Amino acid sequence: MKLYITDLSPNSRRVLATVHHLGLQNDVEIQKFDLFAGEHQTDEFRAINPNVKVPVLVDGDLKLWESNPIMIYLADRQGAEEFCPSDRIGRYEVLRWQSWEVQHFNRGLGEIVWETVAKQAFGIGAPDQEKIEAGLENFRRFAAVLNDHLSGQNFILGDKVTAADFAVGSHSALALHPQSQVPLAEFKNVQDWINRLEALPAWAKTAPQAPAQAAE
Ligand SMILES: N[C@@H](CCC(=O)N[C@@H](CS)C(=O)NCC(=O)O)C(=O)O
Repeated sequence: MKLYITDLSPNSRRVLATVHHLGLQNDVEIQKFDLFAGEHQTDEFRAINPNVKVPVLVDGDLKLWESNPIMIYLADRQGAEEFCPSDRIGRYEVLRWQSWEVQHFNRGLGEIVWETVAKQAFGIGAPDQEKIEAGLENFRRFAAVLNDHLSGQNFILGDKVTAADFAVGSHSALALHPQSQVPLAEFKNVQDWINRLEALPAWAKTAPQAPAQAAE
């Protein structure tokens, strides 16, 4: 299999962490693009993903783009029932939280960390305070939902980490960055859950390095 990713991308990290969590490191060739250098803007890559975005997984004839289905595909390929249950309830729980993070939780969070951490790390301009405020309002609304849901349980589906945690938690490193302005302390269960995620070997191994260095 071949996996196309880029550094500092939460969407890439959740897939790369899945590869590590499932012990697939030796089965997956990794190709990293420097997006700012336009390394992905080739006819060859456009034929693999017409959106010209990463991550993409190629497995034989399958060219799978979009990080969330890639995680499920890898889990199913490995028969990783615990990481992505195939039973009626578990499968739809994972899909539900993955849809929710795209549309809600990581939308506000993504906006905040893009303005406060990523733009500076990439050297592409000053933070836009209006966008940060809008992101904060959105984040607080949906973090409250996750905070209530996590009450009394370690991970989103219960006691075991699943593809739902890697998807919802994919921005954790950026949220924990000292400059992020993400009000994690207001949501104790979310904060504890992020720390639990950070302690997992597959998550720790795939931690992005550059934001902290670039922001120093
Ligand atoms: N919904 C997609 C998002 C993919 C995406 O936006 N990828 C960004 C990196 S995080 C990208 O490749 N951007 C390059 C570009 O748009 O030129 C997923 O979850 O895989």
